[in-house]
Amino acid sequence: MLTRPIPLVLSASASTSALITPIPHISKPPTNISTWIQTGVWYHVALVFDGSLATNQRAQLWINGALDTTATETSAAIPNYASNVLIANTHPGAVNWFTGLVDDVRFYRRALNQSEIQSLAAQNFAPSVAAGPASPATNSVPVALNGLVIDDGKGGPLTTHWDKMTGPGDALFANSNLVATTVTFSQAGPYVLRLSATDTQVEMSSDLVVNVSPNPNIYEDWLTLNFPGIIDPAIIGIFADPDNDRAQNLLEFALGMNPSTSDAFPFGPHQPGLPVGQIRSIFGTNYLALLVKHPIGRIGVNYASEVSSDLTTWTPGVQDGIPFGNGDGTETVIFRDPLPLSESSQRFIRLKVNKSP
Ligand SMILES: [Ca+2]
Ligand SMILES: [Ca+2]
Ligand SMILES: [Ca+2]
Repeated sequence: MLTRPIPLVLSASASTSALITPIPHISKPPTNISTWIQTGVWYHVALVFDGSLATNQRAQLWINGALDTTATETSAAIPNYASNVLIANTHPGAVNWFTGLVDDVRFYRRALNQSEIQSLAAQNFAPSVAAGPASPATNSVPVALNGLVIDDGKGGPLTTHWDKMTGPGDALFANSNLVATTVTFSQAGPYVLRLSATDTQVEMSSDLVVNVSPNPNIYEDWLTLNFPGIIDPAIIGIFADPDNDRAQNLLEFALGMNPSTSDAFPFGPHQPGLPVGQIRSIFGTNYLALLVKHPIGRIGVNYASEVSSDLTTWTPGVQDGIPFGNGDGTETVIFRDPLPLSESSQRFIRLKVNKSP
């Protein structure tokens, strides 16, 4: 496939042998060949050397099964040079690389005739499919897929499709019909994805192994990271307190604390911890408030407050402003009592953490 017009040259010398030589002609049509080369289109190109023909017929360029150009070659045979064959460049160190795709290169030890070249030019080749490379993936975070599918344009309309073959959870593709798309996994673990392509006559596919890392912002993954291999609900349950610090696991998760360490103390400047109470003055009126510091990005957790005068009947508190970031991956949100302190002899405020399914 050519991305800009170029002529093609067959040459051989003691220093190099160039099979397809790029000579850029960006602003003018190619002069070495007759066929107008269009960008974005596949061409079948055959370069033939036949030393048995008259000198002015020995080098032939065929494009899509039609003889395009003949050129003079005085040699009756191709010498056995020690130099390398180059494809898509003229000589080692050259910078004018061919800026397109080259596929299914074949060498023949004899000159093909017209019917053989036409047969090759008409042949439908299967799509070439590469599903990779794999990107690092994290549970529930969209990750880019960068597959590559190329076809010769023959056979029929080219269509592609992504599928999940194996894996512990779901693989949700943004658009499974696009080679380049994103996928979001619903659980950590190893997955195999398959990229398939068909030109209606031949279908080809390529598999991609993706190891999806646990996401510490998801409770189940956070458990896996903190309690690998443990399934005892007395240890991993959301209300369990295996470190006996009276902070249940869900609260430890929500506040970024350590479920294996007794660390249920009020949070500090650079340490997670329990919420901190405060009296806040708003336009001269004092309210009971609660400062809650928690990691940014926890998934499936709701933070709210409740207030009470008797520790028996609880009603919702209100959020005071928007959370402010602490620059260390955490943010602080302030909840407060909607009732001024002056209107009750005693008030209580508490944090309520909910986990959505
Ligand atoms: Ca094809
Ligand atoms: Ca605990
Ligand atoms: Ca703890």
